[in-house]
Amino acid sequence: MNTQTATIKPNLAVVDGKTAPLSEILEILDRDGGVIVHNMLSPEVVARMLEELKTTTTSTQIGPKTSHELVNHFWGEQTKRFTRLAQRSQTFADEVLVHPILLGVADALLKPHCASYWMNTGQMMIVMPGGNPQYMHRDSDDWPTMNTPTTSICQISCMLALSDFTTENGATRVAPGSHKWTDYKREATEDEITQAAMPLGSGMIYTGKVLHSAGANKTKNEARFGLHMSYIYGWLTPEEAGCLGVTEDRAKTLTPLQQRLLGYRCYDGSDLNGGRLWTVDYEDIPTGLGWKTK
Ligand SMILES: O=C(O)CCC(=O)C(=O)O
Repeated sequence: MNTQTATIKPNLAVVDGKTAPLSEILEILDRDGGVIVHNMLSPEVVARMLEELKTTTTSTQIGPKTSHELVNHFWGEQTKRFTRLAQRSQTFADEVLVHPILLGVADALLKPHCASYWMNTGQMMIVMPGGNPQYMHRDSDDWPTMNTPTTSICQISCMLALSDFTTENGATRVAPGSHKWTDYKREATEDEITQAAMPLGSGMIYTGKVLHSAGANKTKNEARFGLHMSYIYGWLTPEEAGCLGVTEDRAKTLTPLQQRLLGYRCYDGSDLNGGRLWTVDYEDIPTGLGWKTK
């Protein structure tokens, strides 16, 4: 196996996205619940995407915008968050939403349980200096009965580093192996937690079953630019209302796969004895909305 390990203990394995076979990534994910993949995005792609998102990044306030106590606790008082990335960035739509490694992992782990999967959220998570580490959580707790020690993986996530992630600037904290714990109420001790320190362009791919959180940014003036990308079964309700965040006109310029991931296609589970969901006038969305697709 061509893996090296990060310097912090307990380690997350590191592979090179340019050369690592999917089977190796899946093997590590199964063992640890998370894996760092270097070279997922080139510096040029990262720079282009940050430029496309610059106006929103600048205008987004630091800290929560809601009046919901739990959401605010989760958000991070020094974190900027925003979504609608496919509306705001062509580079996101072409290079992140349909990233071949992420789709490869999602095909392998989600497709056995659904006819198709879709985007859960594509979310900028910019951790600014100051503040505390976020509390440790499992992303799939969004769907509580779907996230127990014995349920199948319903979510694949990736935290992409759009700037270098360091222990100082708030690299994601992860408890490797916590996806396999038999008690999901147990909290991770500090010595079970590592940080996903990784260079710009890398991604920490993880399942919704592993405990993790944003780290605290202890630098004086260095923002940590993270992009969270996640996928769930096509029959689960996503966190982000993908198709409401992307206008119909914009959606028409995207490929059928991008449209599906964003919720601009219906879910047809009939081959799996499931239902046909998310329809318009009982049609697939393009037809239901009267789009000319050709
Ligand atoms: O920003 C990070 O590193 C992780 C944040 C996170 O896990 C979340 O908000 O769900």
